[in-house]
Amino acid sequence: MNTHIILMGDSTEVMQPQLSKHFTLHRAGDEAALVDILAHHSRDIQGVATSATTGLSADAIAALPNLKVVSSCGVGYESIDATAAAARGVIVTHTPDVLNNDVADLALMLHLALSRSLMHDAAWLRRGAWAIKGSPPVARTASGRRVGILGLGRIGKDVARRFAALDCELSYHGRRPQVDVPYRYFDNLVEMAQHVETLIVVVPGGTATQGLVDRTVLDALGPQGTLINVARGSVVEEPALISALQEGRLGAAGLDVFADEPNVPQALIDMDRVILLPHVGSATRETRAAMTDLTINNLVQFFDTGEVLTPVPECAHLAAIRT
Ligand code: NAP
Ligand code: 8YV
Repeated sequence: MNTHIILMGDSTEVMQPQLSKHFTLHRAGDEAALVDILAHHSRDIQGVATSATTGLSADAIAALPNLKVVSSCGVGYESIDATAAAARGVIVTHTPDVLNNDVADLALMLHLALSRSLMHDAAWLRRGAWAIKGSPPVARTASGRRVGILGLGRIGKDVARRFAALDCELSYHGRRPQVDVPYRYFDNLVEMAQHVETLIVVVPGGTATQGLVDRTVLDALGPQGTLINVARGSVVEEPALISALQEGRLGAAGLDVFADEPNVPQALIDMDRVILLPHVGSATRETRAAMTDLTINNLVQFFDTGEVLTPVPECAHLAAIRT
């Protein structure tokens, strides 16, 4: 057990028993603990287990001269500077695909719940309004709608399959058209937002997508339009979203992610036409177990064989060199 690794992030409790069979663990439960590890064990550390939400700062990577691998639990990895890591020969891994179904299910659930006023109508019954005021106002049909997907990647394609089963007309926007997909491509996000009734955001976070969904996109979606964000809060300009909803320029929103988690603007909490969730896209027992296993296996395999299972694209060439 001469290999020392730092264990940090959301699944620390679950990973510890497994990882301690293979490695000497240094637990960084908070920033102070990480600083302490960097001060006393920086030369010992060869691996880090972290998560998409916790990440690993560029400073921490720079402070670990013998670091070889960073295994992150989660598919998004904008919280880790993978380019800087790769430049140093450090492989970053993540957990793609195993969470596609759950995140796609959540996007569909938000669409269904918002269209059919599910939360509103359930609350209507619970507070006794049915007996006093009669039936709630009628909702909107969820099937057959024009739906646009911003980011037709692994999760986006599973989102598309679900909406196709509802007879929705599907479009997508990304940096380039894709071959062999039966959906309409828009090279302009504003034009797609003008065309669709529901816009689903499922692109990666980070600087390249920061504020991609801005006031112009929201206004193009319009007063009857719905925004669903299961990607990252940073992709949507939150103040523009709040004012669009407050002023009736946007119809509704279903949000699993926010700009400054876990802090959610009170203005959103106070609104009726929104469903807000605490970043639970992948939060099922089955998927979290699969994500945890993959995070552990990337580390174990790397130190056993020099290979990893799921490198991020920036580090794929390093993984290839070792295989
Ligand atoms: P992926 O397979 O890499 O797909 C990302 C898609 O976004 C690709 O189709 C890509 O198409 C497009 N894209 C990338 N950069 C873009 C840009 N600058 N402008 C427009 N389109 C861009 O990723 P994934 O596995 O589907 O995951 C997507 C994201 O979902 C993750 O990065 C994460 O942030 C989020 N997520 C959230 C949860 C949750 O709990 N809510 C759970 C898992 C994942 P092009 O390359 O053609 O542009
Ligand atoms: C998790 C996520 O909530 O995979 C991602 O990118 O955002 C979610 O699956 C996150 O990884 C937990 O750290």
